[in-house]
Parts: sequence; C-alpha cells; structure tokens
Amino acid sequence: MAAINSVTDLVREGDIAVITLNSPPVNALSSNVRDGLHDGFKAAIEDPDAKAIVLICDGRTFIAGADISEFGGASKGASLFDVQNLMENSPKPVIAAIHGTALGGGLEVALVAHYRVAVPSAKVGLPEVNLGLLPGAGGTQRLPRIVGAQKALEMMTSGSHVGAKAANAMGLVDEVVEEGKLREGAIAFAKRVLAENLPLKKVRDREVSADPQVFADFRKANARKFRGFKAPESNIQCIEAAVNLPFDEGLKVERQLFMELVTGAQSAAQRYVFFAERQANKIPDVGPEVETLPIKSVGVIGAGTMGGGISMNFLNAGIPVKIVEMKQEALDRGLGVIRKNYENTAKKGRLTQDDVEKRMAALSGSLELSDLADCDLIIEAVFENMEIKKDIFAKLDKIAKPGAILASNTSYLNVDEIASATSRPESVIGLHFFSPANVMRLLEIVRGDKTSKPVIATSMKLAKTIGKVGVLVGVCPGFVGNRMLSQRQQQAQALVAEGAMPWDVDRVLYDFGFPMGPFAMSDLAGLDIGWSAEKSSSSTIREVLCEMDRRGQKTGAGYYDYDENRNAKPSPVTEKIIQDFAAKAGTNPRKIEDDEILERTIFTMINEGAKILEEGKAIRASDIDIVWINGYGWPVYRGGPMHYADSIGLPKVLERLKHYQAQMGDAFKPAALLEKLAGEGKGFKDL
Ligand code: 3H9
Repeated sequence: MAAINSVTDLVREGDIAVITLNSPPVNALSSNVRDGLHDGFKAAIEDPDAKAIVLICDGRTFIAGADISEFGGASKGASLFDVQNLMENSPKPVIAAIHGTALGGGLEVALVAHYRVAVPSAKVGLPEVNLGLLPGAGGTQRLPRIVGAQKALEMMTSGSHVGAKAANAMGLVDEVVEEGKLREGAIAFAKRVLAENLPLKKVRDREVSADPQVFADFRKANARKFRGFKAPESNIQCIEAAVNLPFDEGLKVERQLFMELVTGAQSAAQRYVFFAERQANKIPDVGPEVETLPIKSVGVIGAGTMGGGISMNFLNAGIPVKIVEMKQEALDRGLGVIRKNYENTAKKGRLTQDDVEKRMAALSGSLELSDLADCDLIIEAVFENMEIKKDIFAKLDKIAKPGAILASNTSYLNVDEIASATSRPESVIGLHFFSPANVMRLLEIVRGDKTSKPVIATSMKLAKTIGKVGVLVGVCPGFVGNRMLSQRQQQAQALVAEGAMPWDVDRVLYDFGFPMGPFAMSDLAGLDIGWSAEKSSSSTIREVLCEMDRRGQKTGAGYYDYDENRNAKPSPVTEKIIQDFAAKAGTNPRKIEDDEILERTIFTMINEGAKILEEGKAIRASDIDIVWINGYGWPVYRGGPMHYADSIGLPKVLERLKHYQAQMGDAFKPAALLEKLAGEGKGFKDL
C-alpha cells in the first residue's frame, strides 16, 4: 500500500492499479483530494506493471461533488481539470467504482473514466442547480452525450439523483455489480476490459443531437418552476451548447456561465442555505452523546386537515399511527381523506396500490384517548384553544406510558403553559407542522423551559426520519415563523388602509420571489379561518368580505374575484370596500411606491428576527432563514430574511426602519441588536 497523500492510496492487485480515496465525510473534491487524485493517477499511469486503473472511495460514498466550502476562496493545488485530463487521456483504461452518491463534480470525475461500475444502492446526479450553479467540470457537455438532451435537461434542472439501475439503463453506468462487492466487481470488470481489449471510451467523442423545439418546450413547461432562478436557464443553455457546438467550444460556454453563477448573489445564497440547513441540526447543548428515544408508534389527536397531514408523514416513514377523534363521523372523514390522498398519489404513479394499502394498514382510529397508552409519541393537533389543550394534556398525563413524548402542534400558544397541565413537563415539546403537513418541509420544534435533552434530540432526529427540516425554537407567541409573519401581515393591512390595493402588495412580494402574496394566500387558505358570523361586526375589510360570503377561492371570491379555473382578478367589489373604509376613517388614500411596500413588509420581519435573536428564541440567524425558506416560501435564491438583510447591508435596513419610525411610529422601532450590528459594521452572520 502506497500512500499518495493523507487522503489517497495506491495499490496494485496483479496488473490492476487501485486508487482509493478516503476524505470523510463525503470525499468532496477539496484541494487535498484533487492533489491525491492527480498524483495517484500520475503514479498509476507511470507504473509499468499496471495495465488498468480503478478509482474507488472509502467511507459512505463516492465523491459527492466539489467542496462547496472552497468556492469563493483562492484555488490551490491541482485543478479538477488537470485531474480529469490525466484520467481521460490515460493510455490505460480507467474504471470508476461507485457506491453511495456520485454527485456534481463527483459524477464529472466518473464521466472522464472510460467505464463506470456501481453497486445497486448507488445514486448519481448533477445537483449543482440546487446550489444556484451548473456542473462546471464538463458535466454539462458529457451528460447529454450519454443520456440525450431531454433527460439531461430533466436531471440537471431538477438536480435529481438517479439510481444505479436506471443509470445503467441510460448508459451512465456500464455495469451494476453485487452490493457489498464493489472492489472485487470493479477489478473483475477491469480485467475483462483488458482481456477483451475493449476500447478507451471517451464520452467527449460521442455525438448528441436534438430538435431546438425540445428546448423551447422544456422552457415553457417549466417557466413557473424556474421563475426568479438564474441557474436553470444557464443549465439549459449549456445543454444547447452541447447539442450545437463542438465539445471544446461547449466547454467554454459552460465555463463562462459557471463563472457568472458562482460569483453571483443567488448561488452565494443557495450555498449558504445548504450549510444553514445542516447547521440547524446542531444544538449547542444537545450533543450526539444525548441518547434518543425509540419512536415505534405515534398517536395523533385530531383527524382534521392538520392531524391527517401529520399522520401521513409517519405512515410514509413506516411508523404506525393511531388517530383519536371525538366523534365517529369526524374520525371516518379524517381516515377517508388520508386514503383519498394516497389514492390520488397512486393515480399519478408516485405510489403503488400496494404501498397505499401498506400505509393504510399501519393506520388505525379510535374515539378513546386511553387507546394512546402505548404510543411512544403523542401529537395533539386540535384547534388553538389553551383550555382545550391543557385539558387534553392533563388527560394524557394520566394515560401515556412513562417516557412517552407529549407534543403539541400549536402554532403560537405557550408550550410551557400547556406543559404545566402535566406532571411531566420534561416530556412535553412543541412540534409545529406547516400546512399541508404532509408536504411542507418545515418542522418548528419548540423547546419548553423544562423539555428534556433526550426529548429534543429525539424530535430533531425524528424530523429527519420523516423528511422534514427540524428547527429548534423557543417559546414566544408565534415562535419564529408566525411571529415574523404577523409583522408582515400588519404592514400588508396597514398599506391597504393607506391606499395600496391587495394586488399591489401581492405583486411586489410575488416579484420578490414568494409563490404568492399575503392576500392571495388568505384567499387560498379561506378568509373565514377564525371568523364567526355571530361575532362579525363589519369592523375590518376581512369581516365585510366574509359577511358578503366572499370567503376566498372556495367561494369563488375573496380579496380577488376568481373564474371557474380559479384564476384571480383584482376585484372592484374589494376595491370599493377598501375605499369605503378609508372614507369612514377619514384617511386620504395615497399612491404607495413598490419600494415602500417591499421595505415595510420585509424590513419589519427582519427587525422582528433580530428581536427573536436578542431574546434567544432562535439559536442562530441562519435557523430563522431555514424557517422562512421551508415554511413560508421565502425564495431560496435570496437565502432567507436574515441573509437577505446581510446581503443588502444592515445599515440600509436600519436607516429605512428609522425613516418609517419617524413617520409612522414605533412599529418600526429598530431592534437593539440591529442597531448594534449595523453600528459595528457587522451582519447577522457574524453573531
Ligand atoms: C460541484 O460539484 C461543482 C462542480 O460541478 C464544478 C467544479 C468546478 N462540499 O448532507 P449531509 C458535508 S458543486 C462540502 O449531512 P447526508 C455537509 O456539510 C457540489 N461539504 O449527509 C455535512 O457536514 P457536517 C455538488 C459537503 O448523508 C457532511 O458533509 N454536489 C459537501 O444526509 C454530511 O452531509 C452536491 O451538491 C460538499 N459537496 O447526505 C452534493 N457535501 O457534518 C451535496 C456534503 O459538518 N451533498 N458536505 O454538517 C449532498 O447532497 C449530501 O451531503 C449527500 C450526503 C447526499 C452527499
């Protein structure tokens, strides 16, 4: 065994040279790895007794891509292109042996090998688009030459991972070898290449063609999905170059577009989000030494939309769920909705009928809380009323087995007060799911004063198990997400009272990158959430709309008018109501500029985020960003509100808040933390 450097070894097995890379956690292409590969291939090529070369990785995966943390720094050591040139032009066949994931630069390394073998569990993909990038080491030119333009478009603009079997069918992988026997399989493959004198296949020498219409159709079909993002279009242009230009010319297009993206604000934001998401998982005082509790069965109280959606997450992860409702009818309805949701997914081909039945078999219903006695985790998802919640928790305290986690799905109530209804507040935690709960990725995990560390650690781990991003937050009204949202809502309402129309506010936030603005959102959710006909007194625009049975999309009208396909149109009725309100209040509606709408809705949120940090209700600014990206549709290419504030500069945010404070009062009073950071020339990232 010859060590090439600290992360690379070279050995010869008979006439096969085997280069092994071992750079945990994911063998990313850091300068050390590139140096090791470069020197390893050089030595193997120069070894007169080596006839073929196998590249394999130790640890959990093949190369998972370029080292994202190195972007933006000065590059040192061998370049990836040096490594690729050596491999592709090697006079001896090079075989890449893939397990785990070959992603981004990792797949681009494999694509300059002459052959690729993989174990069945391996996955390959070019996920750079998710970092606001494109594959910058020849991947945009090589992938289409193997899989064709259409498949390349799909893979590169979604960043999806393709399993070994499918990759084999597409020609991306030449052979799938037995699981657990990658090394032997790759060496046997290399020997066969030698014995059969198979050619040194270079992907760059292949041809790819496509009708220009393929690109036009693809752009059109995905316009909505790609809105606001720069990277998908750049990926598409590279594939067009692969089709229309000689290989080396295509590479130049790739390089130029890659450099534009990697130095741009969008990719910086998306790379920040990549690390922020992983960071959110780390709780300073709850380290890996804290033991987690086994969660093998879950009880959910409430079979409404929320309870049903929550249950589906666990069923999808293979964890049995028992739902408790008060009335048989409500229970039957809830269970029926879950089945219908699964059947709809099956109809779309995303689930087999067998999967549907398996999930439904793991679901049971009951009218008795006492049936939850053996559950490891019980989640209460009834409506937001403190007395009802306390009553349920007091009952659970008597029913649940010792050590069971008792969770509330409350979206703003005080978890400590809920916990006080039990004799075991250490077992109580908030698990705030976002609607639709089986779809939205965010899970706010609310730590009460007395919540125990194992309960926190288990909840964080559970979030991962069910495919969510868990963010730990502290107890305060609305926690992180809804607390900041309420600032935006207040400003949206105030702007309308001062002369903006709901569609003006919505347009500005939509153009900023949100999927929809607050008023369109209210129409979608239903204006009558929390509204009651008996108590309604025409005192707000919303009340008047509800009284007129304009309760949102479901009634064909709300703030907007809707046609039969639910397309929204600004409504003269709403406009009139708003004008009447202004007249009654004696305000003189004024023209409000888009900048003002944006600043007042977004900067007040940032300010609230600063207060949340001051009070220690979020561990770090990036956790707030993860909440907003995954729970509220904040455009990922703007990195979340706190990153956005840093990117435009805190002095600007501060100056505008002071400007509005002078005109409109203390709703805009800057947080002390914001003043401090801006004064010190720092950002939230420096906390
Ligand atoms: C690229 O390749 C550009 C080229 O085309 C052009 C070059 C010119 N770099 O996710 P996990 C860390 S762009 C640095 O928790 P999992 C991660 O931060 C890249 N670090 O594990 C974490 O650190 P920590 C294209 C990386 O098992 C630890 O590894 N490639 C990188 O759930 C474990 O990660 C991608 O976009 C990296 N590339 O998932 C793939 N990757 O423990 C990005 C991971 O300190 N990576 N880390 O928090 C992934 O998708 C997942 O990490 C992977 C493993 C599926 C590999």
